[in-house]
Amino acid sequence: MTTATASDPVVAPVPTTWLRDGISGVLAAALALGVSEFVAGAVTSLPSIVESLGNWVIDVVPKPLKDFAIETFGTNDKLVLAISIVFVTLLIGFGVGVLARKRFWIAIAVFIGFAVVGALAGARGPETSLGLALIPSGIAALAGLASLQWLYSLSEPSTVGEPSVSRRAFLGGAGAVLGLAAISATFGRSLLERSKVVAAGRAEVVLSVAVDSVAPVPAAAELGIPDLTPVVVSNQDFYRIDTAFTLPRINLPEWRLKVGGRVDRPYEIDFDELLEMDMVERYVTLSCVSNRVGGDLIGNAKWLGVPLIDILNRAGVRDDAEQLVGRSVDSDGFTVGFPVEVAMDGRDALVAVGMNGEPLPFEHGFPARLVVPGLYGYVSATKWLAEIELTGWDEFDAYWVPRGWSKEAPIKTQSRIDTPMRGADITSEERMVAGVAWAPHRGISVVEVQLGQNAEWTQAELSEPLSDDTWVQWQIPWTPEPGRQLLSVRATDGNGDTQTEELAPPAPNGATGYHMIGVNVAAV
Ligand SMILES: Nc1nc2c(c(=O)[nH]1)N[C@H]1C(S)=C(S)[C@@H](COP(=O)(O)O)O[C@H]1N2
Ligand SMILES: [Mo]
Repeated sequence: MTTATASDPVVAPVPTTWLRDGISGVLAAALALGVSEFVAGAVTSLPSIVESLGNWVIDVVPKPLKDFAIETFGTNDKLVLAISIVFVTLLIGFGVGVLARKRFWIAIAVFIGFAVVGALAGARGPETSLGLALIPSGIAALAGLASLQWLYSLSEPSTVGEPSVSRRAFLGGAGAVLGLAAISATFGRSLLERSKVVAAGRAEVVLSVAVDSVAPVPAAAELGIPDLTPVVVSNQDFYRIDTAFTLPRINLPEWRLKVGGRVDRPYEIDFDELLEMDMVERYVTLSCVSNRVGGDLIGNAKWLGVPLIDILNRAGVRDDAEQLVGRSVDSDGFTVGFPVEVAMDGRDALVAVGMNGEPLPFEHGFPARLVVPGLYGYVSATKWLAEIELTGWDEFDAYWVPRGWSKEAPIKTQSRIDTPMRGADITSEERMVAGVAWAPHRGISVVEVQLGQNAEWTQAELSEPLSDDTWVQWQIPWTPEPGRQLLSVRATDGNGDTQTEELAPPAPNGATGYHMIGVNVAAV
């Protein structure tokens, strides 16, 4: 006969769980911090919450205390600060853990509150908006809350008669959360450190002076109309299109440009060697094939780079080379391909390293990209360029070709109305109608506008083109009749070919049709 005694674990009274709850809170807070570092590290444009909080503290702390910290901890002051922030966070986690089992709203309030404070700290930097900063802290708060809920459920106070299964389950769960917190924090930190090194590498780049530079934008190249797209688009405003899930951030010392395939002397150069080659400056308009009629996936910039022809001649292109393939770094896996003749026909194709006077922004291909006047980006403008390979035409299909886009893709002649805007409410006073028109490498000779549904096509005034490789601005005065009015535009390229009126979608090789907008004119 068996009788339970007072010392039998099966019937031992379960100790109060406030300590376990507190530990759950600490672990949940640790996971939240780890996850925030991981998200910030993986998406390099997001700030680390711990670092942001640290910078905030540094800014608001009174000077005497700052001096004291520097004196006491020397160059470790930032580390001490970071550790203190983590420590305080974990302490808050402990308190929340103890209090929130029966009142989970406390945990929700504190974690969300912490996420908001963290995001506010993150958004103080120039690179980040509050919305972006909320991403790592928001995900972190969710991870923290979920893990706290889970740990609570694993340590439901066991009732008399149940063995201490919950203790084992709790320890397992706690270990898992701790492990996850440690891994995400460590991995996130290393990503954050790497992206800092990479950013510092870009900041240190000193671009070469072009042996052949372009003149500053002449006054006549800019019509100076409000709401009209500027002739040179800033790096900030330049459209961005790529398949990169996370932005490739290339550590300069590790970067090489390989030139090979059907060439006599394949070679590899690093960034310094590329910079030593003669650089030229060119204005070139880039367009995305996905740009709809009237769309804004197009921009014009001043590029600095080595003429592609020089890159190729250094290798000696063989006669059997038919296609130039540009490969992006592995993490992106993107490729382009275009006829070798395009690289050889004298146009200003570049291996570009500078954009509007700066090293290429990370979004636009740092450290080097291809820029080929006259071809849509998807067949030419390889960002994060790693390799140029010469091959046969049928030997290789670049990234978008098997996905249904044309293998050859010259940019189609197009024009766009920028002002007034589609659907705008305007008055019947005289105003300027204005926009841009482009046919890169052929140039624009004429832009005509139809001011009202059945009006005559009338020639617009053009800005002075920066080159045949860039778009131009156009303008025409208009005194509209009251009511609903339709405006259309069409451009003629340097060869005398007018863009087609026939409507076509972007796939497979670029949209066509006239840009037409309707506006509502009120009588004055
Ligand atoms: N590595 C890489 N380069 C790329 C792409 C890409 O997905 N990956 N997209 C191309 C496309 S489709 C276009 S339109 C241009 C856009 O260049 P931008 O983002 O600098 O405007 O880049 C091209 N170069
Ligand atoms: Mo594109």
